[in-house]
Amino acid sequence: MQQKISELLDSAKLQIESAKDEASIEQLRVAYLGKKGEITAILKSMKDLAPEERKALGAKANEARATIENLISSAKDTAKEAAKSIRFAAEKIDVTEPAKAISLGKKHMITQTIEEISEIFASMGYSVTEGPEVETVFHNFDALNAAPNHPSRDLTDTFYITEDTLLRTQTSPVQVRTLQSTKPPIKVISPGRCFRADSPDATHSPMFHQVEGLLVDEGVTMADLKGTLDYFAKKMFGADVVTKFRPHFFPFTEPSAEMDMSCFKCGGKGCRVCKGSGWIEILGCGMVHPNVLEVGGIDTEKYTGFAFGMGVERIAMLKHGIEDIRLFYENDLRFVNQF
Ligand code: 2U9
Repeated sequence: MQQKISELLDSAKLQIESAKDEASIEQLRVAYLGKKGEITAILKSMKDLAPEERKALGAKANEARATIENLISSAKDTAKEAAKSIRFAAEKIDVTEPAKAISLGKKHMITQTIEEISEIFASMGYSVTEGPEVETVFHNFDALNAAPNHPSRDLTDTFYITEDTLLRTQTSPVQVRTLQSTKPPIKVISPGRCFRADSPDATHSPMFHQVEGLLVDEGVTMADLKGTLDYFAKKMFGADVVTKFRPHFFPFTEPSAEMDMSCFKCGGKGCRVCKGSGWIEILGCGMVHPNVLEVGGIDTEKYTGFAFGMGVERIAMLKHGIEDIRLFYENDLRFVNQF
C-alpha cells in the first residue's frame, strides 16, 4: 500500500507538471482527489486495516493528498497566469500607432463663391435673405413688372408646377417678399438656386445659382449703385479692376444696365479670358422700377432703390478659369478637389 501511495504521488507529480491548461488540471484533480479518485479510494480502503497500520498509512495517504492538492492549486494558478498573458498579448493596443487619417470634406465651389460674395456685401451692411424655390407666378413674374407676353414666362423657358406655381427663374421673388414684409430702409442680398428650361451646354444649365441684391432708401441714386458694384468688383477680382456700365433693358429696373469690368487677367490688353476685348461682363443692375416698389406698398415719391443680379456659376468660372458649367454638378473628385 505504501508503495502504491508513492507511485500515485510520483505519477500525479508528472502528470500535473505536464498539464497545460486549467481544464486538464481539473481533470487530474478529479482523477486523484475526486469522490471516485485514486487517493480517495485508498483512504476509503483503510477502514479494513488494523489500527496500527491504518494510522501509519493514513498519515502517508493524507500527506500525499495534501501534496497533490497543493500541486494542483499552484498548477492552476500558473495556468491562469499563462492564459492571462496570452490574452493580454493578443489584446495589446499600441497607443503610439498613428491614427487612421480622416479625410475631411469641403464646401462646394458654388457654396464657397456664394459665401465670398455674401461676405463682401455683408461688409457693406447687407443682410442675407432666402426664400422658396417653388414660387408663385405672381412673385416670380407679375410683381416684377414682366409683361404678360414676356418671353421668359413661356412654357419652353420656365418649369411650371401648375398654372400659378413654378420653379423660380431668378431669386428676385425673395426680394419681392422682402419688399412686401419690410419697411425701408431695405438692404438685402438673396443667394440661391434658380431653374430655367435651358438645354445644358458649356455655359447653360437648367439649374444654376444667383445672388441678387436690393437696396431701398430715401435719396438712393444710380451713383450709389455704381459705387457699390464697383467696390464689389474690386473686392472680388482685385483692386486694379475698373468698371463700366452699358445701358440694357430689364422689366424690373429703369434705367437698367450691365456692368463690365476690365479683364483681371490681362489688365485690359485682351486675352483668352476676356475674348480679346479687355472687358468682362459680370452682372446686371438698375434702379428699381416704381411699379415693382408699389407692389411692396412703398411710397415711390419718398423712396428709390437699386437692384442687381449675378450668376454665381459665371463668377466662379471667371475667377477660377473653369470652362464648362456642367463640371460643377458632376461631382467628379478630380474637379472638386482642385478647389
Ligand atoms: C426686385 C427688384 C429688382 C434684380 C436684377 C438683374 C438686374 C440681372 C441677371 C444676371 C445674370 C440674371 O443670372 S442672370 O442671368 N440679373 O441682370 N437682376 S437687376 O432686380 C430686382 C430684383 C428684385 C424686387
